[in-house]
Amino acid sequence: MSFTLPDLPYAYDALQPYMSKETLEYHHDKHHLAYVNNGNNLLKGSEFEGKSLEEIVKGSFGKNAGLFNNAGQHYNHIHFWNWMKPNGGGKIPGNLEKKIIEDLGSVEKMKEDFIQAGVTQFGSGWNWLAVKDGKIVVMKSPNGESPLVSGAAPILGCDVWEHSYYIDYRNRRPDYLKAFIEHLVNWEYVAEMYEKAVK
Ligand code: MN3
Repeated sequence: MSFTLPDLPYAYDALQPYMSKETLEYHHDKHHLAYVNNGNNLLKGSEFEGKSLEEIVKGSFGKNAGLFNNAGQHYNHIHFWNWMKPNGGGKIPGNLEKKIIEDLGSVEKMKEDFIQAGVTQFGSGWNWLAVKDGKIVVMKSPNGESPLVSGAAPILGCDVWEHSYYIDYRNRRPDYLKAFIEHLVNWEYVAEMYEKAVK
């Protein structure tokens, strides 16, 4: 199977004012496309041809850095577009909310810890909510890595590479993370991934 760039699940201007059309045009049409094209070139003739994307991400980690970086970013971005929606944030579906409170203390604490993980990820990377050993945990990772490579299942991730916020927020990464969690997150999609992770 080769990688293909999925369409955004909403219009380019649908996330304004929290994420601009210009950011999505660059981020989706140029950055994500580059991961797809580079990933396909590196996949060709490798031992990973014909594997699923998750298998490629897990299998190439620590073994084939070029392929891993592009496949990892492809995986992360496919979900990133779906982790956002117009008029996002707001109510968290009941099952997931209950589990967040159980494992992380409260919804407010989860948001604080999630933002803090993104703020303290030095350089490029991602911050996460993931399911590990049956519990929801907050994580962060560098570059194209994700909880997939540390034995956890990602259920929410935020891209803290500068290309995802510099046009709209300049150097204010904390403001971007706050806007993401309060106004952009598609909690229904997070809940879907949570239910799959605990099945
Ligand atoms: Mn990105």
